Amino acid sequence: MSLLFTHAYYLSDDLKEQKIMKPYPPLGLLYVSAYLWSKNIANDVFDTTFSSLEKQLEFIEYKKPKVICIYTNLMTKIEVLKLIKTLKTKKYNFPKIVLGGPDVTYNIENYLKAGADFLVIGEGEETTYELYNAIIEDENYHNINGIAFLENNEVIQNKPRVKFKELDELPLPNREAINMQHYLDTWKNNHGKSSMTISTQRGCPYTCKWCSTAVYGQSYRRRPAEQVAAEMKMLKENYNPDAIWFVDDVFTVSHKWLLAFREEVIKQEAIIPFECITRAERLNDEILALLKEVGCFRIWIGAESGSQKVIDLMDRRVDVSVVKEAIQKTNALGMETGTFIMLGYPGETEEDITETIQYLKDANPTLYTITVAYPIKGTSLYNEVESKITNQLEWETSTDREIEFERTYSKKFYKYAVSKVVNEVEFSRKFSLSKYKAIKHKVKSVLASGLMVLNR
Ligand code: B12
Ligand code: SF4
Repeated sequence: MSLLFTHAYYLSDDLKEQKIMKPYPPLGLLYVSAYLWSKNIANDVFDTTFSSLEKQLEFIEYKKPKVICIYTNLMTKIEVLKLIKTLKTKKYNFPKIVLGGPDVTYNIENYLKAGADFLVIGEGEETTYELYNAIIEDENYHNINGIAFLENNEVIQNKPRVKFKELDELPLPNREAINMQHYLDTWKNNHGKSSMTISTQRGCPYTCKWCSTAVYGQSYRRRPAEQVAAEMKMLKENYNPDAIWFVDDVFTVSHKWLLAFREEVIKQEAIIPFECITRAERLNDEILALLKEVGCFRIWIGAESGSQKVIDLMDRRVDVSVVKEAIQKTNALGMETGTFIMLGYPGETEEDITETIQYLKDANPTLYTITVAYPIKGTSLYNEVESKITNQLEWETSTDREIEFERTYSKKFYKYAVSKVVNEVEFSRKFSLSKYKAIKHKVKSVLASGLMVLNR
């Protein structure tokens, strides 16, 4: 076949993920592959997650596809760039390299000058189809919306692609092209239950300043509930996963849709226990009861900070007390809760971090993750801190996660701040169960506080 879809995420190189062991396949790539098959364009998918660069290159050398389409995000960028350089050689017959995914939109010139022939910006299905045809037929690229390329070393960016209005036109992701069982087994062996992903919506209408909306913009489109339930039924019959993660940005954004979803999953006998992400103000008693009824076992409710001041700086447009109450109510209903915390946002002070600790203690989510804020290219946060960037990094060998900018405190301060938050919260959680275990956390927290002072 002259068309190959691949990516550059290798689990064997990711020591952090090897401890977590919750891999999911690259759904976007599988959507684009399926769309091309629906237009009678045969294509291969080489999934690198459980494979290696060597095996990937062997496969490519053997198949010699004319066009290689590679999924790119900010973490896989460095590997993608190395891969491009290797592939643009005689050994692989100089294939045309097409990159797509969230990281290309705001790094156009860099990716093109690093060797990509074309970038697919935004939604990939129609654009990749038209581009592939043009490459194979050696036609003009200037009329293909949603792509960028170099011409006489100048960047040409065509008009943006109009987004799909109706998502029901899209074929289901081409999961058959990859070894789904490997993912399911990895989950089962490490966590006792397997999990798969489903996408029911595209885009998010909110405005959080640090969040990348590079693919779908500020849009909101939803697949018909009937079709989502049918996909769940199909997954049940073909893969029998123990759980589903809805990768949607805000699963409960439309209550009308959720009512239809409940009706359909019950009617089609398609219920699979699931987890989802949402915003607190899109939950109420009725919606929580509905989610529980249709199998939701865990809700991730974005918090980011326990300080209203910081939430407002982020333009998250939510009240901290509403978030706390939503987590408490979800806990009370017997569903697990998860929340995301971000430290080091511009403007955050030590007092705000103290408020976040108190907030986590009061809200008491089952799980929480802490990230030190970093600016993703193309976000409002990036634009705000661009002039305050303190480290000059080589774009090809670094990721946005490594960007340092002037913050209230030093880089080391935040390392200890993370430790303080975790240990304070764990102290409070363990105190009633085992004072001995709790004290260990208090000691670590006091130590972290001291180191925060020293590294202000
Ligand atoms: C699920 C998810 C994860 C999961 C699972 C990833 C997986 N394998 O599926 C986990 C938790 C592992 C994860 C981790 C991370 N993620 Co994540 N994740 C998502 C999320 C919520 C959904 C992805 C998805 O399936 N979308 C649905 C599909 C259909 O959309 P899509 O992938 O964009 O695909 C479309 C287009 O991009 C394009 N396309 C996609 N692939 C290709 C390939 C080619 C060749 C072409 C032409 C087109 C094309 O066409 C597709 C269909 O139209 C997105 C947010 C979002 N709403 O998309 C963030 C998102 C992709 N993640 C993001 C980030 C930052 C991360 C992390 C770096 C976080 C961190 N700090 O560690 C890590 C990176 C991990 C890694 N090493 O790759 C950012 C990416 C920003 C960027 N510029 O790269 C996003 C956009 C979140 C955000 N709003 O900021 N993530
Ligand atoms: S953080 Fe969540 S709610 Fe905010 S813009 Fe991103 S996806 Fe939307």
